[in-house]
Amino acid sequence: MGSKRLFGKGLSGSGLFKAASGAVVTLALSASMSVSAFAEDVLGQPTDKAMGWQPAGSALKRQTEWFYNDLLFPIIVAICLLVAGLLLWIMVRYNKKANPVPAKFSHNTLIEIIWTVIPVLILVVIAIFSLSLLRDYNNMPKPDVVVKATGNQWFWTYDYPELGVTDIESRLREDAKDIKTAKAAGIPYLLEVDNVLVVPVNKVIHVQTTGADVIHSFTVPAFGFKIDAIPGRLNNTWFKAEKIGTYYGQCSELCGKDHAYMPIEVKVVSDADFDAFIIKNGGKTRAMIASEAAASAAAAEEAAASAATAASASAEAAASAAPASAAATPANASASAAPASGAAAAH
Ligand SMILES: [Cu+2]
Repeated sequence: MGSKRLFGKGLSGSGLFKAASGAVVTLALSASMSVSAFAEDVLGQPTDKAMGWQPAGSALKRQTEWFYNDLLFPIIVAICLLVAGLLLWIMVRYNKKANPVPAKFSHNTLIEIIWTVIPVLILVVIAIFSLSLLRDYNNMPKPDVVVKATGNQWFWTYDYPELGVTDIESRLREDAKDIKTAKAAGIPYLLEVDNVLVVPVNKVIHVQTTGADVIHSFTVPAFGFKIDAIPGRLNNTWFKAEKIGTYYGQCSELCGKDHAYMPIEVKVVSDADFDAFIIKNGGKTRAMIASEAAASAAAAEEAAASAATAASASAEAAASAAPASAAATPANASASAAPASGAAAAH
């Protein structure tokens, strides 16, 4: 790093400039090192004395990291160094002593074109990558599991609306409230909860958020999402966890006195463990729902076929077969079949 050249000859000996050059070297060093290269990182939770981001737990988060670490951060550092360098150059080269007769011109077309076009190009490059990242966040693949997270003062409730599991209350564990008891229990301070959000690994999880009272924010750094939970609205995002494990997050919208005590704990498990969790909580697995739907569709088909046979029979036979065929009409949903056949029986 040519910090001496940057400060001009004869001045690098002074204490002020030594300090300044030290600062520049530090800045350059932190620019050249990857931002997350400090301390040992644990997947899914913050690391003591670490800098930068938690390790990514999903492809989308990795893309976000690339955008920041490899695109934005170098641009920011380069601009800071350029501006600081120009300032120092002006201070040294054009101060009253070094340059007693100042120039009088106020315009330079070439330089004005340069300092307009280059920032525009930089912004265009950032916009291209930024918009494509936004598009990837918006283009959710077909979800495998839908989870709904509701923010409450001061805990989260989780629902799996399609699987029939509702109202899992997730609160900060008592022993996680104190740093000593948390350490003794081997759990992360202020992050461990009683009932965790369980999701299957390598599946697209559609996250819906809403607020029961005030605005909260559902945030899990490893998966790269932070989404407001607003009363009266349903916000959406998605993630796909790549590894089995536990991932922590926190409410990230100041929501009242216990805002700091409503963490989020996501447990990523295998498909089998996820199914077991759903059944344990009184729900139905996707396979069960699919096979039930297939069975009811087959039954409806069978009933429709027998109704057709009945219709082709004589008028007296058709009259006696009427309730059966009426019961068979709603071939699509088993839920609507019950009231419909009831109505048919009333005729
Ligand atoms: Cu909050």
